[in-house]
Amino acid sequence: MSSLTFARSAFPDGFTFGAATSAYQIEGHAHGGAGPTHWDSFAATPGNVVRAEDGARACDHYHRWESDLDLIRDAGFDSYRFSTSWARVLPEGRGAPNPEGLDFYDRLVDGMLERGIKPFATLYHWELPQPLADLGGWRNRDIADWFADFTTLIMGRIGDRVHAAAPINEPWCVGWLSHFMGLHAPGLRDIRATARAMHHVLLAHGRSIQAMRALGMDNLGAVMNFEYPFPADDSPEAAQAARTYDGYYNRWFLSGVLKKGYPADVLAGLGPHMPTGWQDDFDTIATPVDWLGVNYYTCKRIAPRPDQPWPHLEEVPGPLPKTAMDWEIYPDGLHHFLTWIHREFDSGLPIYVTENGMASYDELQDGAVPDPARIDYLNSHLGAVQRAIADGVPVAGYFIWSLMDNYEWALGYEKRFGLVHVDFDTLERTPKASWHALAKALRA
Ligand code: IFM
Repeated sequence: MSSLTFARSAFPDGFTFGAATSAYQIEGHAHGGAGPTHWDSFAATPGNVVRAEDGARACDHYHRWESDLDLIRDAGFDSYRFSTSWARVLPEGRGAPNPEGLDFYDRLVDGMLERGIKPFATLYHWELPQPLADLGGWRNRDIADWFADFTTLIMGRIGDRVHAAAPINEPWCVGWLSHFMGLHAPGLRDIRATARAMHHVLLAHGRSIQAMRALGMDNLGAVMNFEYPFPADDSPEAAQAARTYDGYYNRWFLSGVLKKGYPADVLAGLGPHMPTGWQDDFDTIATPVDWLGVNYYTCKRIAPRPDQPWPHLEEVPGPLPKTAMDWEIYPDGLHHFLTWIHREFDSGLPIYVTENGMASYDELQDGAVPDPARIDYLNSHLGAVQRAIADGVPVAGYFIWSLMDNYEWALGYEKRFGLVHVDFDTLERTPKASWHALAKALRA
């Protein structure tokens, strides 16, 4: 199928359609006086990143932001979800700001407004300034203060014009993926570091929300990622393993922010490693937000590993068709999370799908880039959103990851998530068939 099957009229009035990116993945970190980050160190360490690629040049969005914003406008998007690089604004993480960095985000936000695009800002999308990583990064409780100060600085500059803001993208990746699995910077595999990062990331979230409220900002949210965990077989042990996975992936962060507590089944593993006094932080962590952001891509198959320490599980391959990330395509999972979050947490908050999309093996062919699998993926996941809305979930918008091909972290530049193809030699942008299909559907 080469066209999108939805029409704007099938979604509620005011429903926002957007594209998403993040700073380190597109900007070109070498430009504009940004300081070193833990991702630069991680990528410079052999074996961490495919071909040891880093974000030094990325898509050179730092210089091409105007034409990139034109692509967002011309596709008919209402909103753009971007992130601010902490190390670009504060090269040391604290102390003296980089005026060029502040100016860059100022211009970028004005550029969105000039084009009629609503700015949805994320303050932190993973590029921790290296000097703060040297002090322990997310393991150090002081990161909540550092992040609150960064929040006040960057939002003191652009907060009057952003439409919506969220402090931290995907706390599971900041905590678990980076400190337990070692797959993202700082590349640790350490349960004690994990427990601390899983808590401090939420403390920093709460402090950041408070800092933005103090600036008079509203429309503030929390963006988390979710994966649907299937037990690998019919055994009670596999059901328990999937439940544990669900706990530290899907329930930990939402429970902290909306229920002022952590799930007991996850504390069974992380409890002994938690920082002193963590129980007293929930008033900060649960500082009220105005919306929730759901990032959703896939499901996982979870098998028990009783021979291993907690969490006693491992991921195994599943049978569904897969994306270029080897991620199974399971749109029902998106419907599940939208309805589950709405009912289980009963917050009444609007929910945005803040990321959804797929990587595919897209190639330029005579000046065009056919990506029919992406169009199918968007159709099926937008269908899941429509079903959730019909079931009474207040879904307020849908953002596609990503505007353009970019730096896919430890997988370098070879995983293409974009609606727009990027030639990483020439940096030329070519809208893919999915971009054209969206332009047709959104402009109709
Ligand atoms: O590229 C990432 C993004 O930085 C965060 N969410 C998932 C995307 C695809 O892996």
